[in-house]
Amino acid sequence: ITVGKVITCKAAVAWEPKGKFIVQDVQVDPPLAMEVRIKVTHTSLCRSDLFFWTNEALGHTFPRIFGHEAAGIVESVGEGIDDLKPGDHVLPVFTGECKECKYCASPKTNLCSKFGTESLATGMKGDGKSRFSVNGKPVSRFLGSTFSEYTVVEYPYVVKINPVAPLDKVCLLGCGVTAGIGAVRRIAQLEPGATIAVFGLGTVGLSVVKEAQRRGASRIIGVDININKAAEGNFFGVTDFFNPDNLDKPVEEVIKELTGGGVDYAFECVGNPKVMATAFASCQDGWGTTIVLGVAGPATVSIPTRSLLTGRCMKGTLYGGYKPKTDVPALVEQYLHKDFDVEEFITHNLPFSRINDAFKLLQAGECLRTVLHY
Ligand code: CXF
Ligand code: ZN
Repeated sequence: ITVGKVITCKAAVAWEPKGKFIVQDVQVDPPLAMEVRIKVTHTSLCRSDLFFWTNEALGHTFPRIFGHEAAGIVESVGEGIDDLKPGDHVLPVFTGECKECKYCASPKTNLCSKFGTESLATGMKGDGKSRFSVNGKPVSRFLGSTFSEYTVVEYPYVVKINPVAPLDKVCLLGCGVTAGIGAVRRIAQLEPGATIAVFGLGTVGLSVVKEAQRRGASRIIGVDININKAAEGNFFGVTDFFNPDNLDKPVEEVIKELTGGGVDYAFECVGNPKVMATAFASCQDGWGTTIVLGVAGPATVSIPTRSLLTGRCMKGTLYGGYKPKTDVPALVEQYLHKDFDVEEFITHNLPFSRINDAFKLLQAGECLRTVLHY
């Protein structure tokens, strides 16, 4: 029995902002009050892990354990938690829900002022320390730190789900797929017949494509510089594909010609401020909405104010606007009722020990989601 004891288990430790992860033994402390120790059964890789790991400008501390899109089983809970117990199936999530703050009280947002996306935090909220160490040397956390067989997170970041749900599939609902579905349903509130353009056909972009197709979008334009995305996009529901590198004029002009003035909704799923501006320029004057899903750190975006006066808008969303504790269990139920699929996004399954191979696939744009199992 491990409750109350330090657990030694495998984790992928990033010792520097480049190179390789070292899969090695780490020590994981027991959870303190209002914390949960989770046995991670499956974790997928999201491009944010790569972005934050390799972007030195973000000033991270190393060594560090990345990973945030995952599913697992509660191993033990700290004091004060009465609705989670060992054995419960859970998704750790990267943005929390305290259910008390101004944001949590508002139906307009899924932000939380007490337990937000403090991606730069290295330790726990309570005592500021990490629960991970290697031979006594602390190892920083990153969001859920799911590239470890056991992890400790604060209670507001744990979503209890139906134990019938396959953990090797619903781990995807911890980030990218949920972001795409929510952007279409909640942020765009896409109506049947609408035209859309999706910039970046990775998992997030293709999740937008698929959901838009289900909701009856009349035209789904995909834009990507990876040539393999023409066929892949088509499989997911893209009706017209453009590689901006192969056009003799700007892609926004091509999109405006094709749609007679621009799309109703443009989704930026890359995390590049120039692409965000291009998405905005591809929208219909009068009502076109650009929805930003891509993570670009502290970058700013430049758009013509004239287009705002004529009715266009740009907005953004984290995690599809879903409040994790309030909304995500229902999303899992919808998955179980086959309202949507996640399997189609899983291109690779690998043992956790092969995490470096999984990152190579991600860097090369050769996968959608790779699910690692412990
Ligand atoms: C990101 C969003 C920005 C903060 C870090 C996590 N979400 C998921 O990839
Ligand atoms: Zn993510």
